[in-house]
Formats: sequence, C-alpha cells, structure tokens
Amino acid sequence: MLALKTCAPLGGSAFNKKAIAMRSRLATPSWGEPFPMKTLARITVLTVAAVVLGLPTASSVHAVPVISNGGFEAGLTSWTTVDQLGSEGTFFSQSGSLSPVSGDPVPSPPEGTKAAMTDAQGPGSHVLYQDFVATPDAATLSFALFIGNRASQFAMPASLDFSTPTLNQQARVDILKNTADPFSVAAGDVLLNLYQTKVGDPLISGYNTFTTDISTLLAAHAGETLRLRFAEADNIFTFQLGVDNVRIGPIPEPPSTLLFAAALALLVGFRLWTRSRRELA
Ligand SMILES: [Ca+2]
Repeated sequence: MLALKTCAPLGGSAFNKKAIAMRSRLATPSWGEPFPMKTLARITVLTVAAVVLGLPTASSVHAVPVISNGGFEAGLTSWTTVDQLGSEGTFFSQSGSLSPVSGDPVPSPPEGTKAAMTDAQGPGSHVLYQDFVATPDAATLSFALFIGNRASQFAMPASLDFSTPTLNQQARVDILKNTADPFSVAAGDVLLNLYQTKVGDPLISGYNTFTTDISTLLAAHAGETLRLRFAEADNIFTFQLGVDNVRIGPIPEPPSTLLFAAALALLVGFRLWTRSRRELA
C-alpha cells in the first residue's frame, strides 16, 4: 500500500510531518494507487448520476398487446366460444374441484377462483378464442392448462374435426390469422403453435404454465389483429381442457443504456484520477 509505505511514525521530522499532512489528504483503497478524497467524491457523484439517468431507459417497458379477462374471473367475458356442429358440451366457466358437466375431479383454478374448461357428455370439438392487436414489442405469452383426458390415449390427426371415423382426442393452442376458420389447423392459417398434446403425455395433469416468446411474431404482424385460440377435440371419451391465467407480458429491454452510462462514468472518473496524479506529481 503506497499510502502506508510513505507514512512515517508520528512526531518525526519536518519531512515526516509533510508525509503525515499528505496522508491526511489521501484515501486508501484496498487496491492500487490512492485516490484524493475530492476525486473520489467526483467519481461517486458522476457514477450515481449516470446510473440514475440510465435507469428510466433501461427499465422502460412498452405497451404490449392486452388479453382481457385472461384469468376468467369475469366468466367467459371478452372470449368467444365456438362448438363444431353436432358437438356435445362447450367451454364453461369453472370453479371448485369438479368438472362442469361430468363432475370429474379436477384441480382448482390456479389463479383466482375461476377458469375456463371444456366438458361434455358426448363427443365434440370446442374452441375458445380472443383477438388482439399485435404491437412491435418484446413480449411473452403465457397460460396455465389442465389436461383431463378420460380416454386411454391421445390421438392427433391434423384436424379438429371430431365427426369422422378417425380417432381424435387432442388439445392445442395456436395463434391464428383472425380471418381463419376457428377450427383450422392449416399451415397458412396457424401463425404459431404454442402447445399441443402428444402421444405419451400424462392423460390427466395438474395445471401447468406454458410461456412462449412471441416477439418475432408480434414484430412481423405489427398492427394486425391476431387470434389466440384454445382448442379441444374428443371422439373417444370425455376430455376436459382447463385454461387460466392467460397473459401477454413485456420482456425488459437489455440494459444497454445503463451499461453505457456506467462506462461513461468510469471514463470520466479515470480522467479525473489521472489529472489528480499529475497535480500531485
Ligand atoms: Ca382464474
């Protein structure tokens, strides 16, 4: 430590008194050369100011698309339900720990007291959707799903049509063009698949949350109205699809401005430090 090495015992010669006086002007950091107190204060003030100035930009967020009543606490308000012609059942507002029609045991809604859930006493295909306007922002879309497949298997033809001999026992979540048929799974209509049941999945699950970064999709379709669709088809046996806590949330911007401010403060501090060394020399 230079500051300690240059210090002589108290009460020494004029040279020692000068060294003591010099020491009183110096702070002694735990590394390297000492900083004069005045310079340290300047660096501290500049750093704090730069960081404070950088924070509003670093933590700023933009208005992302809004999903209304994403927790279904207002029932199915703001959502549209469509059932394929001839279907039994539909999407219901559900609360408690029993399914709306069959009375099968189901997990309670994970958010608030209500969820949306399909149930039926016969086969059918059911859609629940909400349109939103895409904005060019960094965002994630998340939702909680309950799968209650009371059959012994999943079956995933590339169709949501239950009224065919082909076995169909599946659920999926997509973002569609808002001009598409509500039951379409055509590649030209499905902009992004967010979830789909798979062979081998647990037949009955608790609520699981799925989160997808939709920033690229939003940027590519900024200004367009898109459709978030939850769909379930069953022609083997009862299938409950529970949905809750649907939301689009912002992704914080990288703190580039904060890093720039900190770098600027360090640069200014370094210049002040080198100037002070020249003055002391
Ligand atoms: Ca809820």
